[in-house]
Amino acid sequence: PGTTALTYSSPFPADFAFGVAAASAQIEGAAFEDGKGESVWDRFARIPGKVYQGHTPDVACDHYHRFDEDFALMASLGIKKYRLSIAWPRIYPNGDGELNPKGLDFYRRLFASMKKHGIEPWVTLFHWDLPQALEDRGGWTSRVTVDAFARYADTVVKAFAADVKHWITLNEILCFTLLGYGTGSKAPGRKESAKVVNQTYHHALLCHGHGVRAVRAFGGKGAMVGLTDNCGVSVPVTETPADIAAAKAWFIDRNAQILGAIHAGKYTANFLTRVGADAPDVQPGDFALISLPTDFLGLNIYSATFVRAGRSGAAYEALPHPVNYPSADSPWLRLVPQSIYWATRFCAECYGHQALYITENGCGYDTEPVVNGEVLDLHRRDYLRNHLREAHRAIADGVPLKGYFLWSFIDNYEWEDGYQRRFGIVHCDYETQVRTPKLSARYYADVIQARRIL
Ligand code: PNW
Repeated sequence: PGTTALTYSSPFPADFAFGVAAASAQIEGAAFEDGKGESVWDRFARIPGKVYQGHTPDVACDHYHRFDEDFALMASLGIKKYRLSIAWPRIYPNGDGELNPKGLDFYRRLFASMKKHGIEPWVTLFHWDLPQALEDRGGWTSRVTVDAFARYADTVVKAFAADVKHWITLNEILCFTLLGYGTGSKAPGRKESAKVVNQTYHHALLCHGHGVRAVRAFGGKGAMVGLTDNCGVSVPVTETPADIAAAKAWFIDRNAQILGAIHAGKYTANFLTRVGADAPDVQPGDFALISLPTDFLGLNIYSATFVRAGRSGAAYEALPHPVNYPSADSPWLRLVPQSIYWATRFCAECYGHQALYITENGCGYDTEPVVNGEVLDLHRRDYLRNHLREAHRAIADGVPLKGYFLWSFIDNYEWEDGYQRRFGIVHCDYETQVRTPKLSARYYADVIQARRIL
């Protein structure tokens, strides 16, 4: 590391991608329009007490009807890459079974509008909006979902091979498995045993493999595919060899179930020892699919855990954040910008990836200051700047970090936090659907234009 003399004022590499991200269920709205099937989030939001004030994704940012306006705004800010997701229940309202041509039409119109505005799509096949009909047949606990996903992936990749060159198979496996079936804080809100939860992870890994297979089979020339993971991120308390080794050991343990298994082409011995009798059932051929080579790895990085060398012989010691440690309004979102540096560096070192992308990074707040009609989100400007500096530092140290997608383009449906928590660089007035760029949008636009940290 440390061979390139990049400084904070040097530009990002010429091919570094700057973009923004969002997801179908969080911005589209039109939850029951044009034949769309019910998703697990449409159902979950209606269970009393599950989502902040019972907010539903029914309307969200009404992006379904306003995408052209949204892409015009994006283009006016100089944003040329947009990570979006396709709503599975729009394409197959029942998960499998009959195809809904109006669902494909919608995305066809959407990609045409993006093209018109000079914006390149990065498309996630699954960002949590599982068709409820599949949940009724077991959801992620069942291999029925794996077969249905394989078919859905084939359909979508075939339909949009000419429009899409970058595919992401799944978004954040941990969130829709552990949080959906273990803790129950996310849809479908189930509380299953560790054994069952481990099986949901395994089925998700199989779907990742099917996504890769589909892109190789039908994506056409130059199509690229990868997973987006919210890996556990450790930051060494001191940047000394002992704490760095400890942070790396924690990182390997913590990420064994997803990144470690994909990389090894099997569940590692350490992981199997840790889970014991709760290990998932694996069928012959599963890992041939799961470990198919990918073109890049996407990382959603928001925060990190501090780790230091363990006392009395332990490999590491992970530290709880003190209550006064600065955070955004989501309690899990402690402000640790070095997360970008260490996550990308450890991923490159442990799994040998040739290309890494930050596919999400951002911060959410419940109230933001409005002065003379402008949201003065200096806190978000700081967050962005501090995190981009760490991206820059990673590149300077030889980490193959190739791009950064900010979460999120516009305030949107923040899952169980409803519309209360705002992550956008563009403000959304949910009464009028008026969009207003915040200070941070202007800041990001200037950074993209200058291609360096400002
Ligand atoms: C990500 N955590 O979710 C998702 O990909 C987005 O859809 C979401 O809006 C965004 O981050 C902001 O929350 C996460 O508990 C949810 O550590 C929870 C966690 C991390 C990411």
